[in-house]
Amino acid sequence: MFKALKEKLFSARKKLEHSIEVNTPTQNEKPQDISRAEQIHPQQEVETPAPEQVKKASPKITDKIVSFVRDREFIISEKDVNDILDELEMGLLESDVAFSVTEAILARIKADLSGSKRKIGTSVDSIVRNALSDALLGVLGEGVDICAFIREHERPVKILFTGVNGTGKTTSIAKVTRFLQKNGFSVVLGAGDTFRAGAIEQIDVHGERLGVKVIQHQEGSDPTAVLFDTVEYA
Ligand SMILES: Nc1nc2c(ncn2[C@@H]2O[C@H](COP(=O)(O)OP(=O)(O)OP(=O)(O)O)[C@@H](O)[C@H]2O)c(=O)[nH]1
Ligand SMILES: [Mg+2]
Repeated sequence: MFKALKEKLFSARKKLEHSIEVNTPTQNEKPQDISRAEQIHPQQEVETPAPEQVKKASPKITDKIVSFVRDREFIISEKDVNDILDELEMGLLESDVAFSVTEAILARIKADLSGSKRKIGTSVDSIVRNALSDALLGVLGEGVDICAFIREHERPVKILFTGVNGTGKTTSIAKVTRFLQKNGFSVVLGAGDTFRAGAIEQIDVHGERLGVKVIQHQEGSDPTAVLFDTVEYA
């Protein structure tokens, strides 16, 4: 699931980069977008010198001209991003990303990219990468300060992980455990998934690697009893 989603995001990134690269005029052209950029930065208005003037000019002036041309900005048009965003929308929905979340991600990427100014010489990759990353982080929200949450609550603090099958709960439990250990907290894990074959062994391996106690019962037993014992132990 994660692999497919990652591939789709990567593919969208590459296509966006390519599209913007192809649609962006090269330094040798006098593109329409230059006049748009000039409107935005009228103070940078400098007359383009005739080629013979450049030849005769001292190195210092030539450098200035080269720098001026390189620093000009181009605007990424909405047209450049629309088709690829349609494809990304399909990709996100096929990867089971909720419709409202998909819409929010796309709206954010569109707002970030359309009208973005790109300086010649700066990487399209960083613009696209930042837009995608901002969109994903924006949708995920600010998150929770788990350390502050623990400090503010009576011990032992209980954290229950639930969610759709195969979405990374057990892996996240291991990651959160490691994070909490690094922040000076002690952790006890309860193998509450007594239903799926191999689930107890899976969390047991994580517990062993992390050096934390895993409370476990027989497969098929009552999960609430496991959780009760875990809290008792903690
Ligand atoms: N690429 C990637 N893979 C992940 C990530 N988290 C989990 N996985 C993989 O996704 C698969 C399922 O992860 P689990 O942690 O077992 O998921 P789960 O929600 O506990 O699964 P069930 O207990 O079966 O419901 C495993 O192959 C993990 O290695 C992640 O952040 N990135
Ligand atoms: Mg699991």
